[in-house]
Amino acid sequence: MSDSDPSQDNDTGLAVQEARPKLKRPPLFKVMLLNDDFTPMDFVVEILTDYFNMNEEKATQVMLQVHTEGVGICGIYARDVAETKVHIVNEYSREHHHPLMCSMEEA
Ligand code: TYC
Repeated sequence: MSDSDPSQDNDTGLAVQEARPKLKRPPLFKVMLLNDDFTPMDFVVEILTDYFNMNEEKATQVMLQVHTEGVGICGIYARDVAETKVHIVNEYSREHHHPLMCSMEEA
């Protein structure tokens, strides 16, 4: 029955447009490493291979970019994934007594 059809206005017979739900894509976040003077280069490469799925060559490139430019991107993720990676990397660095800093910002 047209009674239960929400696209029909029963009084006028006019078709009415249902409001479309406003769907916004969730924001993405860049996870970054910051340079410091103390963390060994090998340790940074290990972080990039173990937590950001890079091969040795790519990890070395990114590490050297951070070393020379001060900051580099490890990857781009949904908020919860980015938060977890930042947390795990910073914990792991502290456990190993390195001052390496991992942070995130909206992409
Ligand atoms: N600058 C460090 C060194 O000379 C290496 C380093 C690279 C540290 C990248 C942090 O995110 C970093 N040992």
